[in-house]
Amino acid sequence: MLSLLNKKWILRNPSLGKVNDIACALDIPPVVAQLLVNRKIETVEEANIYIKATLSSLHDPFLIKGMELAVERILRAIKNKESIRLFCDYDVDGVTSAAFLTHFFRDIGVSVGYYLPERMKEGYGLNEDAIKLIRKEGASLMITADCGITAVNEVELALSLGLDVIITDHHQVGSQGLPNAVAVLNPQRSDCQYPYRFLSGVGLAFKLALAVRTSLHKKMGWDKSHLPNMKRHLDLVALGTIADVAPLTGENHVLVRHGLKVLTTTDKAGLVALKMVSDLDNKVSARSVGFALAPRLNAAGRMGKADSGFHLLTSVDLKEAKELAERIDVINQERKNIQGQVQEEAEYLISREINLEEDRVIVLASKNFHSGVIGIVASRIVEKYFRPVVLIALEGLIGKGSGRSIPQFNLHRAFTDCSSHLVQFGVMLMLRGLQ
Ligand SMILES: [Mn+2]
Repeated sequence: MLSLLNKKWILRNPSLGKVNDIACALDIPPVVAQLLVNRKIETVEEANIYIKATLSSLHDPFLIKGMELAVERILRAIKNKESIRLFCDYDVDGVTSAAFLTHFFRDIGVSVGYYLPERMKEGYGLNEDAIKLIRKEGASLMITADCGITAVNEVELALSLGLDVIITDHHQVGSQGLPNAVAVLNPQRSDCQYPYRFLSGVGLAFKLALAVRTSLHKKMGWDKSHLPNMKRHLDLVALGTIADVAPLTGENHVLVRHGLKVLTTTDKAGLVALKMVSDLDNKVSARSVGFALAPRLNAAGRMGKADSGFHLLTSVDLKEAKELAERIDVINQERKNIQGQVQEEAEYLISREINLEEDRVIVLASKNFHSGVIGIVASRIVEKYFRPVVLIALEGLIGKGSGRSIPQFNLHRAFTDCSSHLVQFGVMLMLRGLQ
């Protein structure tokens, strides 16, 4: 049986010439230069940009296809005092996107509403009931973050009801093509020339806000002194990007490096309180985000209470934030217990139903699986058995599944091949491999 400890390790052998050039030119230890070359950062210039990682090396947000249209529509909404609603995913990337955009709009004196679908009742992405409700409550512009790229029908419905939609999403474009939105911002679009493809949902939302900020000055004549300080919000960008297991290359590396510094000294009440319940008082690292902050926030969404994560991250009152953080900490404990039970049940089913010598894919279904945690458990099983895993939580007549794969197996294609048996499906970026 394969396990993490019992793996074949193949070490890269980079060209010594490149390693020496970089080590000498930048005066860094050869082993660091070798790590850079192994990560395809192969020239002195690239290595220099990577090591300095200055915010000025970030790309122009207007290079993202559709950005002009998105900004124009948002400025019109601001001018006409329209009601704007955010629609974001319930995971940490989505919740930090919602919180970040709320902070940003608050900074520029615009109040926006938000909507986070409930993982267990509504599932991932846009849905028609939510669109109808949002329109009924008076919104005329909806901005998505971390979801919406496959919502062709839902966006059509929104349009017919008089609700304009701006999609910002970093997931793969679906086979039905792009939704008919005012603008669809997604660096994964094949016709998007943006130089970096792996922004997280919150990273992309950050880019949108930067573009709006620039245009408030250039097109609406706002004085520069009234424009918000965007660096302050990199704490949320780092949190969402790390939680989403986006590759920490290119712009993500820059955003996260600066974002972690901001997170260490953040004055956002919710983050201060979340760090307190997580026993983090020193420097916040990617590891502490990945193992302490993100799981707590994610637990709220997993157990159907993503809203409390949002309230925490947008709270301006430390006392309230502490209460919310403590509640979230309790929810996280519950999540751990349930996850343990699901893991046990999955191992039991594997021992009974799966032949590990012959079955190259593990697919399990059970009434005892909790749909909020099957994704994490699937990841654990992939790590243990190194093959694609799909766990299906049976609820009445419908089963909700979550799959994780290995880099060699395209789960999206596999689901497409058996789509006639599925009510609906969507898949995270395959490049994220083992997450
Ligand atoms: Mn995401």
